[in-house]
Amino acid sequence: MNSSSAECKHAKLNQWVKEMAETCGPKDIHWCDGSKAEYDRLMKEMVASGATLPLAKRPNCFHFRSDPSDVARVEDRTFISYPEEIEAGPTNNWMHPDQLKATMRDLYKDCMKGRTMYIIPFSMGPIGGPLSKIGIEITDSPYVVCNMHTMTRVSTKVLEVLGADGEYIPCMHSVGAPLEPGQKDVPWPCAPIEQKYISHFPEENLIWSYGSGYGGNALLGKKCLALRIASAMARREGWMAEHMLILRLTSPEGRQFHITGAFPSACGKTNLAMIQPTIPGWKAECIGDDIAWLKIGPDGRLYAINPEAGFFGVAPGTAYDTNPMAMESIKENCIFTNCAVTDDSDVWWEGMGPAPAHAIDWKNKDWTPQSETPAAHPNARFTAPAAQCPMISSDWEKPEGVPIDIFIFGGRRGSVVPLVYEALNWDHGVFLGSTAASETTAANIGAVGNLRRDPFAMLPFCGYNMGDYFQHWFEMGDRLGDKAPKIFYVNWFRKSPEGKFMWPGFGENSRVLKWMCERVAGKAGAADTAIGKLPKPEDMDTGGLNLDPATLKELLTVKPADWKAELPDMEAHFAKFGDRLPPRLAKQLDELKKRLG
Ligand code: OXD
Ligand code: MN
Repeated sequence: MNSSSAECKHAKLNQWVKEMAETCGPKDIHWCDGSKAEYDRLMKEMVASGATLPLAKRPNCFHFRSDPSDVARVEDRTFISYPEEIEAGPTNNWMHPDQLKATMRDLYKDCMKGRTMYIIPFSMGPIGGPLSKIGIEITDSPYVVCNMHTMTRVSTKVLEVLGADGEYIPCMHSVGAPLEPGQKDVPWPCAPIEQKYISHFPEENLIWSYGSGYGGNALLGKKCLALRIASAMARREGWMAEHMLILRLTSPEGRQFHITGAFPSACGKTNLAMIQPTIPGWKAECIGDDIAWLKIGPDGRLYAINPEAGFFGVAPGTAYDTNPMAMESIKENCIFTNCAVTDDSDVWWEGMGPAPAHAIDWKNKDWTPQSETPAAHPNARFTAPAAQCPMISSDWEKPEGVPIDIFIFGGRRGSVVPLVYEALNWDHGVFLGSTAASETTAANIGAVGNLRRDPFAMLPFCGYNMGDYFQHWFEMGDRLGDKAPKIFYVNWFRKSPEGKFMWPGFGENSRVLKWMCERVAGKAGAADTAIGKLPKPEDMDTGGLNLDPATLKELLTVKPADWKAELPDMEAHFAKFGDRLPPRLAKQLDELKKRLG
């Protein structure tokens, strides 16, 4: 053991590490300190072993290729485990804790043979902050350690804050690939899909992950802790853990508006979090791009922090014209996964700019623009320190967070859903969040392009019965009263009958955000419709926008017949929750039906 273990005075933590080491049988144990020296040493070792490639074009950047079977979150292998199935609810995979633990204990037995066991003390949120939580991840993956350095706050200070008996969330991880003596390691060790388990025991605040080295399955501070376990803690403790970006917009008059937005994976959250407004005088600052923890402050308003310290962004489609701030954030000190590597030792992906004449694709094969398969995997990722984003807010690490004015929900819908509308009130806003739907993307293993209801973009991330989660939203609204943020729904992805996007999106989305801010300020108009309040074309700032007025009108039109056609699917969606569906939601659906006539 190295020196830091001697610094750990926490008997329960030391005992847990000892037990896991006995079970997993690693060749040695390393307590991480989060230092640059540690990061550099691990990267050096991974370069030497062939697990990663340094990129000559980007200082201190490394490219990893995953096993082709281990490229995304595995929702089918993700479990929310309570003694009673009803507590996991209809949207989660469930297994009894005894059965799941027995199965996983067998898998963990000697699973770290030939590998180092790393102990990662990390904080989600600024270390010691009032909304922050401490996690300890045990892993046998140095790739995970380096990513955790960027995505969370890894430090020996975490152990100091923990002291002898502080509360922490144990996060157990193994790639599930023991090495026999003399066996040569592969660049990306992992277990076959049927042996992968991403398990959560919310009643114990406990995470057990096995078999995958990939992002959301393995960097346990992110989806597992900051969303699934945290959502269950938040319900018990009266706060919220949400799959939301956090953005600050400042008007030309200097008024600040704080916006959070929940969108399903790979629907443009990172782009919106780093928006460059096209309307003069409006300034945007990024606070977070994926997760928000929200708590009611002493003044009765809702305050949000970004619990993460980095961006784990989808690379394909990221370019100087779509997200210049992300491009500026990934120039150095980044980890890339499943991109293509060019002959001059840079990364490339579809949508980044002109294709290189030749590259090595994410599967380590020669690639040219004539190739039939993409050079980068559609879920290729960059891991970048948030502090490197040129538009990161000076308040992004404020321990008490920023006061939220606006919640946005949305998804990817080619039809039916207009560009933007405002909820009639909090209950109606909860209804909008609970019925949010989107066409599926490559962020999960499975079919792409099918419509699925993804309530609050939390479908894969809610750590308890989602019917109770809806109820928690109502209760938060009741507590917030007239200090509750306003709720909006957006759809940037509407398509024309010819299949072209009707709205230009990206920086032009600032026009929609400006309308929302002006609604909060009581300055902009709106028209009542059956689905909510929509801007009339003249309510939106369209100065300098190159968009045919008929297209704008179409984007802001509600067709009752289209919405009536949605009702059976909404009813079926709600029916799944049985008696855990809050009556207030059933009432909202009835009222929508009545309004549609
Ligand atoms: C993510 C996701 O990685 O939502 O953020 O899949
Ligand atoms: Mn996400």
